Amino acid sequence: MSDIPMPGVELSNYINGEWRFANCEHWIDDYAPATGEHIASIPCSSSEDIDAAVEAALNAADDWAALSIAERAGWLEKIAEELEERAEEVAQLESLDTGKPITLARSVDASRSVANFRFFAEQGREFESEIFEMKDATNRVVYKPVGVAGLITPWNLPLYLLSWKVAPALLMGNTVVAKPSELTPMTASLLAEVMEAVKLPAGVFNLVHGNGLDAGAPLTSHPDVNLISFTGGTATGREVAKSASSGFKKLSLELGGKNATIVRADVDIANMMPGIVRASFLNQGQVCLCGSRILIHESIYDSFVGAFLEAVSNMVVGDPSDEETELGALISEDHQNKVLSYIDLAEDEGGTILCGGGPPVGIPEAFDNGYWVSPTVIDGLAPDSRCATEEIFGPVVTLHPFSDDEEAIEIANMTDYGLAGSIWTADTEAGSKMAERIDSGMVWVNCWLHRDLRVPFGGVKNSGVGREGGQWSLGFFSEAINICVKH
Ligand code: TXE
Repeated sequence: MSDIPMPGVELSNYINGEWRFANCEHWIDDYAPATGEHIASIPCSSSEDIDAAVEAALNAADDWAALSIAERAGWLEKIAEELEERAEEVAQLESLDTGKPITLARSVDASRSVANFRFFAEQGREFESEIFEMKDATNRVVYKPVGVAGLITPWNLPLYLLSWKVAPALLMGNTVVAKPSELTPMTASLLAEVMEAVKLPAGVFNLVHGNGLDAGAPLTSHPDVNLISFTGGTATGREVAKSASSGFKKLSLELGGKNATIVRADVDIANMMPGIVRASFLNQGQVCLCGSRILIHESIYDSFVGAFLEAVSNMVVGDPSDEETELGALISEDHQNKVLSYIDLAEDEGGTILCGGGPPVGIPEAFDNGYWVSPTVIDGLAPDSRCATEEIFGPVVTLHPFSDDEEAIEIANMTDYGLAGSIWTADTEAGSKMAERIDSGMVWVNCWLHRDLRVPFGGVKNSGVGREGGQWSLGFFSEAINICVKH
């Protein structure tokens, strides 16, 4: 943090339809992870800025709630169209701000952000509330807005995750105060520009930049914020839950994961390998759903590991703006150090580093000051070791043999997390049965991150509370009220 605005872009808050300087003495520096260059400064906003944003959201709430759901769906469609016009800009900013490859930023971040608005617009147009008839009465369920929604998002998929919350929140008639990650503020500001361009009524969408303690915490504890949707680390989620619980706010927490990739003996290794590698390393392993523990049937262990290492060594790591690049940089120096410290720990815990283990060799000089870790594969760790059970959230995968399905399930369930998992097998029925016994919110069989936006998304155990996605989002971002009329 510095005391004076640094060169580069200076981002403002967007409150009540206006760009406002924050009530802050400090600025937070935003760095490009690939090069370590300073690219922007954001205000270190305070509770006063949060108060102003919540007040604007409250003032706008009645008029927004008075619109029909079809009218609000129309607004989402407009936002989707405007965002789509700027999709390439979204991809460029996201790649710069996160260090991820441009191809990934285009195919995942930019396109999903547009798709989120479009999907929820469609959900709004199709929305029908339930009627329950009794012999002598009719029950009608009415979905009312919850009020002001506080949305707090992380740095790994910045606009993708923010739009995943903003779209259903607005659709169901809430007004919004968004607090994006201080590490990746760029596309949240772009979204505010989109809201301005489509002339969304003032106060319906508000954006406050800043860090977790100075801006995030006052948002979660604000008495006029009725709902919190948070995606981020488990430790932060615990603080958010504590802060939100005293006001009985509606709460959804999407937290970390330590997901197992289970490779059964009957797997077609060559065919499935691209999917397994993608599950391991997408976004440099910085996706809460990534399969960071690969459990392999002992009968195919050696052949699988050989093929896996070959595939990993062929991955192109380097310049995020190069269309050939498959893996970019990690989000920050702190995070790079965290990931490297886990690799050191793995050696202390008796693991063998089969590949990677440090910054990649041979990337251009321009990236010397960036935050790089090459894809790392570790063998020989006990399945209950710290490296195999704690979330590393980087390009690091541990390998573990198992002797039968029972043992695979036991290892898969050996962590405090329960977000996702995948099973790779020629026997889809056996895979599907096995999936039911994995303690996690989502399990894919012979695929990974194959998303249908209608399905429930969320974790069990330390991976979170609540579900979002399709009707689950509509339910979370509204209050279902029953009106019973006696005939
Ligand atoms: O996230 P934080 P961090 C995991 C991953 C990573 C770890 C920490 O393991 O190494 O979390 O990452 C805001 N009240 N995931 O520290 O702190 C913060 O400003 C309210 C998994 O970067 O959880 C940001 O906007 N808000 C994850 C958001 O919370 C607070 C994705 C997330 O930041 C706050 C990211 C507070 N007290 C990291 N403190 C996933 N589930 O995908 C911070 N924030």
